[in-house]
Amino acid sequence: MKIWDKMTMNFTFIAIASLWIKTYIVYKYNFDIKIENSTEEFILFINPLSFLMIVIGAGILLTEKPQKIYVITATFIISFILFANAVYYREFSDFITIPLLMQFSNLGDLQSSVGELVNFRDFFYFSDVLLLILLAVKHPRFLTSVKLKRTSAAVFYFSAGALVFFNLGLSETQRPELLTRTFDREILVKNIGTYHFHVYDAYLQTKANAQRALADGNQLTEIENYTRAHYKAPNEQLFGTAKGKNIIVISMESTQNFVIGETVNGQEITPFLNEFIKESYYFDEFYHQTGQGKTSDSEFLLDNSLYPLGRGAVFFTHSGNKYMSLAAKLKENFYYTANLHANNKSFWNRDVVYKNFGYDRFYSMTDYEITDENSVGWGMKDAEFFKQSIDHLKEMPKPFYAKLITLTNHFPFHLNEEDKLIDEYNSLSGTLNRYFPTVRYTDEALRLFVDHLKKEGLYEDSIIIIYGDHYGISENHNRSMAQFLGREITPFESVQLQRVPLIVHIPGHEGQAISAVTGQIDLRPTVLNLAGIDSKSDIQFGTDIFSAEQDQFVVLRDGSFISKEYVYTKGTCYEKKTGEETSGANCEHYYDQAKQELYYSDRVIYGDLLRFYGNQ
Ligand code: GP9
Ligand code: MN
Repeated sequence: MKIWDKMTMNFTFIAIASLWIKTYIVYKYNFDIKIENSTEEFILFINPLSFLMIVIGAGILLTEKPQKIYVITATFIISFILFANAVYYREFSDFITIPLLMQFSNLGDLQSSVGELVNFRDFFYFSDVLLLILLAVKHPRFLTSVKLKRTSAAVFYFSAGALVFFNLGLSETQRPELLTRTFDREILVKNIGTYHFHVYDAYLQTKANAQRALADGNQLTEIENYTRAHYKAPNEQLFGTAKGKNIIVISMESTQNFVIGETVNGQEITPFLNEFIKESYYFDEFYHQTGQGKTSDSEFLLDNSLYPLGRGAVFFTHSGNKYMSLAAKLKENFYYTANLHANNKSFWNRDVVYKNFGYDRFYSMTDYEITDENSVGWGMKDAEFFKQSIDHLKEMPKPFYAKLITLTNHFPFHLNEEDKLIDEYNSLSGTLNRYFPTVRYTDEALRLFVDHLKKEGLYEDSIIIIYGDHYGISENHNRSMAQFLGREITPFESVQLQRVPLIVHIPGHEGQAISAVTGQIDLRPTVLNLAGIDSKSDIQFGTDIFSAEQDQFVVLRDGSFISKEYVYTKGTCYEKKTGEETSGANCEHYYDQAKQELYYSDRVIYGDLLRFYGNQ
């Protein structure tokens, strides 16, 4: 008898091994996880194993038939979770969290995006499930599926437990305080693995739920002291310049700052904005600070000057909290407040949140005449949206504060032929190629809008603030992006790409380009100061972008930060001017402040602390 005739393999173990290898392959080919040394690579390799031993391994406690059924089912579910993460990652370079799964009302609108992200090669994700079914049915000679003896099972589970601790210990050497101080999911997944990450996420979910119940007013006092200590006096020349004027805020979908002043195939991408900037204040170091809530997170930042959450969209998870919104404050000061966005009103839970923020009116899908002809991709085309919005603006009591949210420049960036004013780019990323014509389209829509405002006599009476809501091109397209920019996309460069345009147009003011490190969190105090409304004692984490005392320090939601001189991301400190790595000591002081801010802001939201404001 030959030796291999005597060798047998256990069904459960085959399942564990194949899922383990598959997960590692997905790590390497679908997720873009940056590995800095061989220890990290080793951690990445072993990190799925303990989870799979614990969960799939339960099969060894069962007799033959139940074992096969259990193992196949568990393998399928885990494969599906891996697959869902992979698809989500393709667009968002991020992993799924529990609060994201609760956003059912957004799913319908995501269809066009999902179609773009799935392809037939994804069959690979389920190949081992098929293999297991085949083995279960065919019973090859080398296969056993006997129940393991108690002692063997105990040894097996003890090894799995030991492996968890070994993994955590090793990770801690690479990344101290991994589970307590990490806001970056990529670092978490790199260390504890995608499966344990979901377990950890479930723990965070439970903790977040408990936080509100345990909160009290004293927690707010500490935070209030912090925000007051960081208050910066407004710019005297600009304080109150917008008093009595309308405030028109335009959130530009997926528009990053790198397109401004740039060309593609020799054609300008944003000819209108390039001109408009010359007669406006233009901030070229303004960052988006959004997380998984994308557009809604940028709106949250604007209205509250609080950070959005590290997990999920705060518009969904904490829509009922007490807030000190910009809208409510402007309303107190006799502004009519409105949101205009030609999408389903419940998308991002906007209808509920806007009401809670105190907006007078939300002009949504039903307030627009939307037809097949005037729609593309996600919905109504921007030019038509702006055109019909003019009628709404005209009918509003003055002065008004109106936020308009564009839509056409949204992934997957589809556009009708007749709207393509410039050619697509030519790279391996269809997404990046299509991005330029859609940005160009929105730019043209803005030109028409401003023309309309002029015609209707609204222009001279309004200040116009235009900003990009978040990135449009995720890190998934780095190679093509590098081709476009003509330089490698390092982690430093990735942070630079989180800059979005900020343009503030005040009638009668000359244009000025301002290179100050600022972010969306600064919008609330800025708007209030322009309107001549004091917000010194409000709980807000931003500062007026025009203030002479601006500290030029911006924290991104994943814990990365930018100061006047340094950029910190993924555990490395960089010199901002050169992009060169520099000693971590240079970033240390800011590192603590960044963590502190995110921590305080999270506490305000999770504890619903603003309900205690004024009566601590
Ligand atoms: C949907 C629009 C897009 O109404 O704001 O949302 P996003 O996917 O960019 O968050
Ligand atoms: Mn958006």
